[in-house]
Amino acid sequence: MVSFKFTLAAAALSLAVNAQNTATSTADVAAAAATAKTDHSTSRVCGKAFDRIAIIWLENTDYDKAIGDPNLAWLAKKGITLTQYHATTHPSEPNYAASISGDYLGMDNDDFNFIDKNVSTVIDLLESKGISWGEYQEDMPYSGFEGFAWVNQKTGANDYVRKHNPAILYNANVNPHRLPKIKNLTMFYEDLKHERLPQWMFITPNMTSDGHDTSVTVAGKWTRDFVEPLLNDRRFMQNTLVLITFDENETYTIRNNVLAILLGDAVPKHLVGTTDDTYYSHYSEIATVEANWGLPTLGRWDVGANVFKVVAEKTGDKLRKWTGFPSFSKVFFNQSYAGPFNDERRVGYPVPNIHAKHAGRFVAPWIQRTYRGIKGTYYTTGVETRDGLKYSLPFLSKIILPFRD
Ligand SMILES: *[C@@H]1O[C@H](CO)[C@@H](O)[C@H](O)[C@H]1NC(C)=O
Ligand SMILES: *[C@@H]1O[C@H](CO)[C@@H](O)[C@H](O)[C@H]1NC(C)=O
Ligand SMILES: *[C@@H]1O[C@H](CO)[C@@H](O)[C@H](O)[C@H]1NC(C)=O
Ligand SMILES: *[C@@H]1O[C@H](CO)[C@@H](O)[C@H](O)[C@H]1NC(C)=O
Ligand SMILES: CC(=O)N[C@H]1CO[C@H](CO)[C@@H](O)[C@@H]1O
Repeated sequence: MVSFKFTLAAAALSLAVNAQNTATSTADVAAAAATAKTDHSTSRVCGKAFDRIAIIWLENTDYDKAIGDPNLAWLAKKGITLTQYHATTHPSEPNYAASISGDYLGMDNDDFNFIDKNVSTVIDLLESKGISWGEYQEDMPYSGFEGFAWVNQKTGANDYVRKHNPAILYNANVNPHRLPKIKNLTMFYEDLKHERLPQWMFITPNMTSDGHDTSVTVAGKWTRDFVEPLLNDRRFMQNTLVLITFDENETYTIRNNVLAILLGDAVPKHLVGTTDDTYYSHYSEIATVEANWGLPTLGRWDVGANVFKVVAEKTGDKLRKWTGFPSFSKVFFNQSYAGPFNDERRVGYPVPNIHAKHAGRFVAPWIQRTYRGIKGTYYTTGVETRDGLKYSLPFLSKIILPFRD
């Protein structure tokens, strides 16, 4: 009975979000694709270190295995290797979610999660300054598709999955203005050809290409095949920074350290072929974008995250070491803390730290307004974050209200 009620509630929620775009039958997808709108708008807002960023995420590979792949090693030589870049937890979906909002909200699963529209993401920050953005999800059947998955129509193999699409997880992005910017990789080539790529792009290869259902060898080859021709393409390289990284480390019992490579014509020549040992996390992806374009912050783990050094050198951001609480030796980023999307330890939505001030950046005014007067934030302005291993319920239950539904 309880589960029946839950199913109805979940169905009502998806209907409320958008009945049409979540359907996954071949006929429904064909019908929706016929009327789907694609947005190709672009902009030219200069940044302090780059004018465009392309973020490419691959799947489930430990650091050593990734750098051992000949094609990824080849790409690393073209740019800067970040040796101390960390994922936030396991499995995939919470990492993708974290990369744009500054938290994974306790998520410890790859479910059909819908994040409340009062949670802001980097997309809101970009739009507040007129900076164009777009996602390119390989083999997504049409722009703005909200379904759980889409398989290869000939072979039935896994192809596009919603859990690897950060923007679609957030209800704030499910509207007629934003859905058309959530496109597939075919549209990347269209936008490249017509010289209208957006300034912020997130690129997810399909389940074969990203290594999820295959191996790092396949992911490495796909990435080199995709990136190498772009290295000398003036339509792409326009003071562009490319980040190639992985959602999570494969081995759950070790620290979640993943390979990350920065390349592109925004990387100064003298840094090509170097390594950077600064502590970074997926939250650095947001902090770097905020620093580059002088954006406000989200008031979550983005505030204290280190900005990539190559960018920090131009923005004046100071790089910080993980020295505070909790001790680095005690965190592994391999287990989620409590939150609204945690299957076992479900508590309410965390409240942004609306008074956070760091490196001259303040929390976005609309976020301050939404959360004014609501007590109990757990975000600090340090680089130190938390994981669910030691700092779970005893730590969080003191400051967040129990989940009510
Ligand atoms: C990509 O999206 C476009 C626009 O919605 C659609 O027409 C096309 O069929 C899609 N391509 C692939 C390979 O799924
Ligand atoms: C994923 O994309 C690659 C091309 O990048 C293609 O060869 C492969 O067949 C696709 N995988 C599936 C399951 O469709
Ligand atoms: C996370 O890593 C630590 C240290 O290796 C280990 O003790 C713990 O069991 C791991 N957690 C999970 C969920 O694998
Ligand atoms: C945001 O939405 C969640 C889920 O609906 C709700 O619990 C929370 O109170 C909301 N917060 C604000 C500040 O509106
Ligand atoms: C920091 C860390 O422990 N990262 C690990 C990720 O996985 C590889 C392969 O198992 C380890 O060698 C790394 O040390």
